[in-house]
Amino acid sequence: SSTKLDPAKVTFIEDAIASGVLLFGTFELKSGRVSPYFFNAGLLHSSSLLSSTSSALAQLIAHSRIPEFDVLFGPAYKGIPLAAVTCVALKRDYGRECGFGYNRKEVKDHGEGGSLVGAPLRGRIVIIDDVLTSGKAIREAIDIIAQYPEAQLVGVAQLVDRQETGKGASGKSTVQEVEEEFGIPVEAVLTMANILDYLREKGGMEEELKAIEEYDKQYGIKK
Ligand code: OMP
Repeated sequence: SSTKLDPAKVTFIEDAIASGVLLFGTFELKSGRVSPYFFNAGLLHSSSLLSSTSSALAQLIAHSRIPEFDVLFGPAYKGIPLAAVTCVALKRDYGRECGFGYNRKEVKDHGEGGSLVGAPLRGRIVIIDDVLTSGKAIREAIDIIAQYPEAQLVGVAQLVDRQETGKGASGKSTVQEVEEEFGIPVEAVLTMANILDYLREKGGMEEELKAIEEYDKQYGIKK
């Protein structure tokens, strides 16, 4: 179903396209799926893009099903700046205080010690990350949290949910699988449906739209 897009989302999508964060073409994904579009959060590297991204993520956390929490955990690498800027935006926009923590990918044997940096993984944890496709990345982050007995995962905030089917044969969405398996809400700023709605409303990108609709038939969930 197609709905009128929120103007803030239109701006976010247009900024993402203009800065090359949202690309159209042919991309092989981590899951092996070959996609006609790609969202590269690594290119959110200007003040304005980081600022709008942090506002959007803070708003998502403040107004969605994500409950109160203590620590915002950003998995290495792309979750790290997202967690940091969102931690700032929650204070700036909502007066909310939280801890910020992340993991290293490589094991370190001196200095801070251990593979965690920042806030200790204790209390209620929300994971924040860039893009959700098959759920491999988010499951890795959940596994990290699970190693800390005093940490309780209470939610996941994603910048983009590609709204695809998960790893299971059930045809369930990745979001549904993760929500059911871990008993937590998974929320996202931008969805595949938003991107499709945008391309349909805007017009002029018929080829790209067609390719995405085809991909969506193969890997997308019913929206
Ligand atoms: P899954 O692990 O399959 O859920 O894929 C999510 C990860 O793939 C993200 O953490 C990204 O590193 C990467 N990715 C993107 O960054 N943008 C996309 O549009 C698609 C992917 C992807 O490979 O699926």
